[in-house]
Amino acid sequence: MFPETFTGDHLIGVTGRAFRDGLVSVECFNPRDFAMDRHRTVDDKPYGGGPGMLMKVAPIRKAIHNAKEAATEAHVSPDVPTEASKGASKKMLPEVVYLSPQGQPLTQGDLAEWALKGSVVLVCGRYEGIDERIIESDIDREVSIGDFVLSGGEVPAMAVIDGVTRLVPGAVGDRDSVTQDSFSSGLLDYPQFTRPEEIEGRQVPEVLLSGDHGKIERWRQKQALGKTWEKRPDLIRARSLTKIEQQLLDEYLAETVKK
Ligand code: 4GY
Repeated sequence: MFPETFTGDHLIGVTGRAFRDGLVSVECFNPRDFAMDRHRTVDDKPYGGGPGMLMKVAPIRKAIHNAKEAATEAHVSPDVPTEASKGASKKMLPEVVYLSPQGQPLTQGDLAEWALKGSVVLVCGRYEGIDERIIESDIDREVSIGDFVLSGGEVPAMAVIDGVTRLVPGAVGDRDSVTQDSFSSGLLDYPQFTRPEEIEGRQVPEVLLSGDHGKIERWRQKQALGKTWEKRPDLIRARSLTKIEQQLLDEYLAETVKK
Protein backbone atom coordinates (compact mmCIF):
# COMPACT_ATOMS: atom_id res chain seq x y z
CA MET A 1 0.00 0.00 0.00
CA PHE A 2 3.02 2.30 0.24
CA PRO A 3 5.01 1.91 -3.02
CA GLU A 4 6.98 5.13 -2.24
CA THR A 5 8.86 3.00 0.31
CA PHE A 6 10.39 0.92 -2.48
CA THR A 7 11.66 3.47 -5.03
CA GLY A 8 15.20 2.70 -3.90
CA ASP A 9 16.00 6.46 -3.86
CA HIS A 10 17.08 6.26 -0.23
CA LEU A 11 19.42 3.34 -0.81
CA ILE A 12 23.11 3.86 -0.16
CA GLY A 13 26.19 1.67 -0.38
CA VAL A 14 26.18 -1.73 -2.07
CA THR A 15 22.38 -2.04 -2.17
CA GLY A 16 21.98 1.44 -3.71
CA ARG A 17 24.56 0.61 -6.36
CA ALA A 18 22.97 -2.77 -7.13
CA PHE A 19 19.62 -1.02 -7.67
CA ARG A 20 21.07 1.70 -9.90
CA ASP A 21 23.02 -0.93 -11.88
CA GLY A 22 19.80 -2.93 -12.37
CA LEU A 23 21.17 -6.05 -10.64
CA VAL A 24 18.01 -6.07 -8.55
CA SER A 25 14.63 -4.46 -9.00
CA VAL A 26 11.41 -4.11 -7.05
CA GLU A 27 7.97 -3.93 -8.58
CA CYS A 28 5.06 -2.87 -6.40
CA PHE A 29 1.46 -4.03 -6.65
CA ASN A 30 -0.74 -1.73 -4.61
CA PRO A 31 -3.98 -3.26 -3.32
CA ARG A 32 -5.59 0.15 -3.73
CA ASP A 33 -5.12 -0.12 -7.51
CA PHE A 34 -7.24 -3.28 -7.40
CA ALA A 35 -10.06 -1.85 -5.27
CA MET A 36 -13.29 -1.58 -7.25
CA ASP A 37 -15.47 0.83 -5.26
CA ARG A 38 -15.40 4.60 -5.68
CA HIS A 39 -13.52 5.08 -2.38
CA ARG A 40 -10.99 2.44 -3.41
CA THR A 41 -11.45 0.71 -0.03
CA VAL A 42 -8.60 -1.57 1.11
CA ASP A 43 -9.70 -2.28 4.69
CA ASP A 44 -12.53 -4.27 6.22
CA LYS A 45 -13.94 -5.13 9.67
CA PRO A 46 -12.85 -8.28 11.54
CA TYR A 47 -15.55 -10.89 12.17
CA GLY A 48 -16.09 -11.22 15.90
CA GLY A 49 -15.44 -7.55 16.44
CA GLY A 50 -12.54 -6.03 18.32
CA PRO A 51 -10.22 -3.14 17.64
CA GLY A 52 -8.67 -2.30 14.28
CA MET A 53 -9.28 -3.29 10.72
CA LEU A 54 -8.02 -6.04 8.42
CA MET A 55 -6.94 -5.80 4.81
CA LYS A 56 -9.91 -6.16 2.47
CA VAL A 57 -9.72 -9.59 0.84
CA ALA A 58 -10.30 -8.96 -2.90
CA PRO A 59 -7.74 -6.10 -3.39
CA ILE A 60 -4.87 -7.87 -1.58
CA ARG A 61 -5.58 -11.15 -3.40
CA LYS A 62 -5.61 -9.46 -6.80
CA ALA A 63 -2.35 -7.66 -5.93
CA ILE A 64 -0.72 -10.97 -4.94
CA HIS A 65 -1.94 -12.75 -8.09
CA ASN A 66 -0.66 -9.94 -10.34
CA ALA A 67 2.70 -9.87 -8.55
CA LYS A 68 3.02 -13.63 -8.91
CA GLU A 69 2.29 -13.42 -12.62
CA ALA A 70 4.85 -10.64 -13.15
CA ALA A 71 7.53 -12.38 -11.07
CA THR A 72 7.13 -15.65 -12.96
CA GLU A 73 8.90 -13.99 -15.91
CA ALA A 74 11.99 -13.16 -13.84
CA HIS A 75 11.99 -16.47 -12.05
CA VAL A 76 14.56 -19.13 -12.81
CA SER A 77 14.77 -22.73 -11.72
CA PRO A 78 17.75 -23.26 -9.44
CA ASP A 79 17.92 -26.87 -10.70
CA VAL A 80 20.98 -27.89 -12.63
CA PRO A 81 19.64 -28.62 -16.13
CA THR A 82 19.48 -32.33 -16.97
CA GLU A 83 19.22 -33.88 -20.48
CA ALA A 84 15.48 -34.20 -19.90
CA SER A 85 14.83 -30.65 -18.68
CA LYS A 86 17.19 -28.88 -21.13
CA GLY A 87 15.32 -26.45 -23.34
CA ALA A 88 12.03 -27.29 -21.70
CA SER A 89 11.46 -23.94 -20.00
CA LYS A 90 9.58 -24.96 -16.89
CA LYS A 91 7.29 -22.20 -15.68
CA MET A 92 8.57 -21.74 -12.15
CA LEU A 93 6.36 -19.81 -9.78
CA PRO A 94 8.02 -17.49 -7.28
CA GLU A 95 7.64 -18.12 -3.59
CA VAL A 96 4.96 -15.91 -2.00
CA VAL A 97 6.16 -14.76 1.41
CA TYR A 98 4.04 -12.99 3.99
CA LEU A 99 6.04 -10.99 6.55
CA SER A 100 4.47 -11.13 9.98
CA PRO A 101 5.38 -11.69 13.63
CA GLN A 102 3.49 -15.03 13.41
CA GLY A 103 5.98 -16.34 10.83
CA GLN A 104 8.94 -18.68 11.16
CA PRO A 105 12.21 -16.84 11.86
CA LEU A 106 13.90 -15.49 8.72
CA THR A 107 17.27 -17.14 8.08
CA GLN A 108 20.34 -16.39 5.97
CA GLY A 109 19.41 -19.57 4.09
CA ASP A 110 16.05 -18.05 3.09
CA LEU A 111 17.84 -14.99 1.69
CA ALA A 112 20.30 -17.17 -0.24
CA GLU A 113 17.43 -19.20 -1.68
CA TRP A 114 15.57 -16.13 -2.95
CA ALA A 115 18.77 -14.58 -4.36
CA LEU A 116 19.39 -17.81 -6.28
CA LYS A 117 15.82 -18.17 -7.54
CA GLY A 118 15.80 -14.68 -9.04
CA SER A 119 12.47 -13.49 -7.66
CA VAL A 120 10.25 -13.56 -4.61
CA VAL A 121 6.86 -12.02 -3.85
CA LEU A 122 6.87 -10.17 -0.52
CA VAL A 123 3.41 -9.49 0.89
CA CYS A 124 3.36 -6.39 3.11
CA GLY A 125 0.42 -6.29 5.50
CA ARG A 126 -1.06 -3.21 7.14
CA TYR A 127 -3.68 -2.67 9.85
CA GLU A 128 -4.10 -5.88 11.88
CA GLY A 129 -3.08 -8.08 8.96
CA ILE A 130 -4.83 -10.38 6.48
CA ASP A 131 -7.63 -12.97 6.60
CA GLU A 132 -6.30 -16.41 7.71
CA ARG A 133 -7.78 -18.05 4.59
CA ILE A 134 -5.54 -15.88 2.34
CA ILE A 135 -2.53 -17.20 4.27
CA GLU A 136 -3.78 -20.75 3.60
CA SER A 137 -4.61 -20.25 -0.09
CA ASP A 138 -2.18 -17.62 -1.42
CA ILE A 139 0.85 -17.56 0.88
CA ASP A 140 3.59 -20.17 0.57
CA ARG A 141 5.49 -19.11 3.68
CA GLU A 142 4.95 -16.78 6.63
CA VAL A 143 8.25 -15.35 7.84
CA SER A 144 9.19 -13.11 10.78
CA ILE A 145 12.21 -10.84 11.15
CA GLY A 146 11.96 -10.95 14.94
CA ASP A 147 9.73 -11.05 17.99
CA PHE A 148 8.44 -7.50 17.87
CA VAL A 149 5.54 -5.77 16.16
CA LEU A 150 5.94 -3.11 13.50
CA SER A 151 3.17 -1.04 11.91
CA GLY A 152 3.42 -2.70 8.51
CA GLY A 153 5.34 -5.25 6.47
CA GLU A 154 7.29 -2.66 4.47
CA VAL A 155 10.29 -2.38 6.82
CA PRO A 156 10.62 -6.19 7.13
CA ALA A 157 10.35 -6.40 3.32
CA MET A 158 13.16 -3.86 2.99
CA ALA A 159 15.27 -5.94 5.36
CA VAL A 160 14.69 -8.96 3.10
CA ILE A 161 15.50 -6.93 -0.04
CA ASP A 162 18.73 -5.65 1.52
CA GLY A 163 19.78 -9.12 2.65
CA VAL A 164 18.98 -10.70 -0.72
CA THR A 165 20.68 -7.93 -2.70
CA ARG A 166 24.09 -8.43 -1.13
CA LEU A 167 23.89 -12.11 -2.13
CA VAL A 168 23.22 -11.31 -5.81
CA PRO A 169 26.39 -12.02 -7.82
CA GLY A 170 28.12 -8.74 -8.68
CA ALA A 171 26.36 -6.67 -6.01
CA VAL A 172 29.23 -6.88 -3.53
CA GLY A 173 32.76 -6.37 -4.84
CA ASP A 174 34.43 -8.91 -2.58
CA ARG A 175 32.54 -12.23 -2.75
CA ASP A 176 34.62 -13.53 0.18
CA SER A 177 33.05 -10.96 2.51
CA VAL A 178 29.67 -12.51 1.63
CA THR A 179 30.57 -16.19 1.87
CA GLN A 180 32.65 -15.70 5.01
CA ASP A 181 30.20 -13.47 6.84
CA SER A 182 28.34 -14.24 10.01
CA PHE A 183 25.71 -17.00 9.68
CA SER A 184 26.96 -18.52 6.44
CA SER A 185 28.88 -20.66 8.91
CA GLY A 186 25.97 -20.73 11.36
CA LEU A 187 28.13 -18.84 13.85
CA LEU A 188 28.53 -15.22 14.90
CA ASP A 189 31.44 -13.24 13.48
CA TYR A 190 34.77 -13.15 15.27
CA PRO A 191 35.69 -9.76 16.83
CA GLN A 192 37.35 -7.25 14.52
CA PHE A 193 39.92 -4.52 15.16
CA THR A 194 41.27 -1.54 13.25
CA ARG A 195 43.66 1.32 14.07
CA PRO A 196 44.78 2.58 16.52
CA GLU A 197 46.61 -0.29 18.18
CA GLU A 198 45.46 0.95 21.61
CA ILE A 199 42.17 2.60 22.68
CA GLU A 200 42.05 3.78 26.33
CA GLY A 201 44.37 0.99 27.42
CA ARG A 202 42.66 -1.72 25.33
CA GLN A 203 45.15 -3.41 23.03
CA VAL A 204 44.51 -5.16 19.73
CA PRO A 205 45.05 -8.91 20.35
CA GLU A 206 48.73 -9.61 19.74
CA VAL A 207 48.09 -12.51 17.35
CA LEU A 208 46.50 -10.11 14.83
CA LEU A 209 49.77 -8.17 14.61
CA SER A 210 51.88 -11.33 14.22
CA GLY A 211 51.52 -11.73 10.46
CA ASP A 212 51.08 -15.47 10.98
CA HIS A 213 47.97 -16.11 8.85
CA GLY A 214 47.52 -19.71 10.00
CA LYS A 215 47.57 -18.62 13.62
CA ILE A 216 45.23 -15.69 12.91
CA GLU A 217 42.72 -17.97 11.14
CA ARG A 218 42.76 -20.40 14.06
CA TRP A 219 42.29 -17.55 16.57
CA ARG A 220 39.35 -16.15 14.60
CA GLN A 221 37.65 -19.54 14.38
CA LYS A 222 38.13 -20.02 18.10
CA GLN A 223 36.70 -16.55 18.84
CA ALA A 224 33.69 -17.14 16.55
CA LEU A 225 32.92 -20.38 18.41
CA GLY A 226 33.52 -18.85 21.85
CA LYS A 227 31.49 -15.68 21.25
CA THR A 228 28.64 -17.71 19.77
CA TRP A 229 28.67 -20.02 22.79
CA GLU A 230 28.53 -16.97 25.10
CA LYS A 231 25.98 -14.83 23.26
CA ARG A 232 23.89 -17.30 21.25
CA PRO A 233 24.12 -20.80 22.75
CA ASP A 234 20.99 -21.68 20.70
CA LEU A 235 23.12 -21.45 17.53
CA ILE A 236 25.68 -23.89 18.96
CA ARG A 237 22.91 -26.33 19.93
CA ALA A 238 21.40 -26.07 16.43
CA ARG A 239 24.69 -27.02 14.80
CA SER A 240 26.99 -29.97 15.28
CA LEU A 241 30.63 -29.14 15.91
CA THR A 242 33.48 -30.91 14.16
CA LYS A 243 36.20 -32.46 16.34
CA ILE A 244 38.44 -29.47 15.59
CA GLU A 245 35.69 -26.96 16.37
CA GLN A 246 34.90 -28.68 19.68
CA GLN A 247 38.60 -28.56 20.56
CA LEU A 248 38.81 -24.85 19.69
CA LEU A 249 35.71 -24.11 21.80
CA ASP A 250 37.16 -26.09 24.72
CA GLU A 251 40.36 -24.06 24.42
CA TYR A 252 38.37 -20.81 24.34
CA LEU A 253 36.44 -21.79 27.47
CA ALA A 254 39.59 -22.90 29.31
CA GLU A 255 41.34 -19.63 28.41
CA THR A 256 38.32 -17.49 29.32
CA VAL A 257 37.73 -18.98 32.76
CA LYS A 258 41.27 -17.98 33.70
CA LYS A 259 40.51 -14.27 33.11
N1 4GY B 1 8.18 -8.67 13.23
N2 4GY B 1 8.49 -9.77 11.20
C1 4GY B 1 6.90 -8.28 11.18
C2 4GY B 1 5.96 -7.24 11.59
C3 4GY B 1 4.04 -5.87 10.90
C4 4GY B 1 0.27 -5.91 10.85
C5 4GY B 1 1.07 -7.75 9.43
C6 4GY B 1 7.88 -8.88 11.96
O1 4GY B 1 7.93 -9.73 10.00
N3 4GY B 1 6.98 -8.83 9.98
O2 4GY B 1 5.98 -6.76 12.71
N4 4GY B 1 5.06 -6.86 10.65
C7 4GY B 1 2.65 -6.47 10.83
C8 4GY B 1 1.66 -5.38 10.97
C9 4GY B 1 0.09 -6.66 9.58
C10 4GY B 1 2.46 -7.22 9.53
